[in-house]
Amino acid sequence: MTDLSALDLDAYWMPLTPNRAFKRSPRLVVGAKDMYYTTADGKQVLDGLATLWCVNAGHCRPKIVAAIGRQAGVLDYASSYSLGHPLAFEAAHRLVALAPEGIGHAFFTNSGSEAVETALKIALAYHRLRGEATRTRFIGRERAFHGANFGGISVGGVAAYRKAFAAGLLPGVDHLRHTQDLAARAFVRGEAATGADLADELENRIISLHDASNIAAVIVEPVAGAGGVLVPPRGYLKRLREICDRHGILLIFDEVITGFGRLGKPFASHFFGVTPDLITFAKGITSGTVPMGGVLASKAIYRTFMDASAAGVELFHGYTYSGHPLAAAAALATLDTYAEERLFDRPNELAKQFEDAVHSFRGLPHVIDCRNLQLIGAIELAPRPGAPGARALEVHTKAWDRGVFVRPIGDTIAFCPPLIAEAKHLDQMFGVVADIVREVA
Ligand code: PXG
Repeated sequence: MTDLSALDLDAYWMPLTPNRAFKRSPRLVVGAKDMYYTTADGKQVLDGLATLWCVNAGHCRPKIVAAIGRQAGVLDYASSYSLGHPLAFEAAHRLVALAPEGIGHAFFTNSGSEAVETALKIALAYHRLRGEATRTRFIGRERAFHGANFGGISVGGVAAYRKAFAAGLLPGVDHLRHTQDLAARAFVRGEAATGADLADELENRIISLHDASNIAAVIVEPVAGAGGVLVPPRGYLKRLREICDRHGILLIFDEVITGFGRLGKPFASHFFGVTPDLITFAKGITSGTVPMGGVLASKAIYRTFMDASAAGVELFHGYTYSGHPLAAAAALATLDTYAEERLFDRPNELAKQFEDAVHSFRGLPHVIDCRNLQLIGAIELAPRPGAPGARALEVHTKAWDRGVFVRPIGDTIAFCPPLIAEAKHLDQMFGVVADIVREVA
């Protein structure tokens, strides 16, 4: 037990949190190991969402902990502005080696939101360098989440993240439709056989409206995460790639959640066999331990910047902490942990149990959809009349009280455990949640 009575809860304006409710009934964790959190009142809670889709290697893994500690005493900070330190180069090299063929360079940021801003800026600057400065529009997708900054919420597609900031949204953004269609495709296991033609509206609706010469890039999450876990129909991403290729439009995959093994491959790009021009990453790169994100860029894009820009800085963009030594050390140790423990294979090994467990909710009260792909999944509940989100929130709260953390997104409950999960953890997670779904009115 930790004594929290002296803690000032008021001073901290918590992010993306109902502060008033939280401070009336605080929920604090004081430790974590592998699959479990330890709460302030001494309970063990299973981490069913890799916390925020990021702790892919599990908590407090020895190699990562040691690397961060060691690095803090050797080189605590060095800028990457015209000054280098070896670990950032090594981390970039390792990332490129892990990335799909054709990707050749890594740009570092401190978060997924900054990664998205960086990718959008690279896209604009790239077209300008190539003499196609009219390519300025971005195409996002409904129900997408691309971080909390202005570029990201502009291409993002969740109203809650956008409505208060509408005045600051980027101009010149269109949105593809999202891929969910409960009437046509509920309770699909993995990728749906129908729906790839949703990609065609990029050509039929958006390009035909604006002309491709005005479009810089399309950005999508290969599997939408924070918008409610939406698995793309089979062939959809490939079609987007083909249309982008036909029209000289860059394709950006936001792999902040899908990167680093979630689908049983290093990146979703490998899983789907589709290589974008830019890949954003964050979260799993350090398994959540030290903030880090970035953009993986194709060799062709980087070459354009090196060949076509005037002498001096090729891209006026970066962050004080880009390539931070502690983050780079954490990234290298995390990538070592993934490799040594073959953690990217775990979703393949667990896929059948995970899929069966997700779909075992079919037929339970209020369950209107079950969705899954490799080690990411969700169940969707019918909203309570007049109180959208309340039912899933109640499931989430009760699950926490019974030692399982899963995330409510509207009336969807998302499952995304660390890759070190074993069969018994999945049994615990799905078992507790299923019991609660049976009880909740
Ligand atoms: N892109 C994607 C696909 C994400 O999931 C970001 C960008 C932004 O990353 P940072 O590191 O700036 O937070 C994310 C983040 C949710 C939820 O509701 C998910 C995220 C963030 C906040 C809430 O599940 N993912």
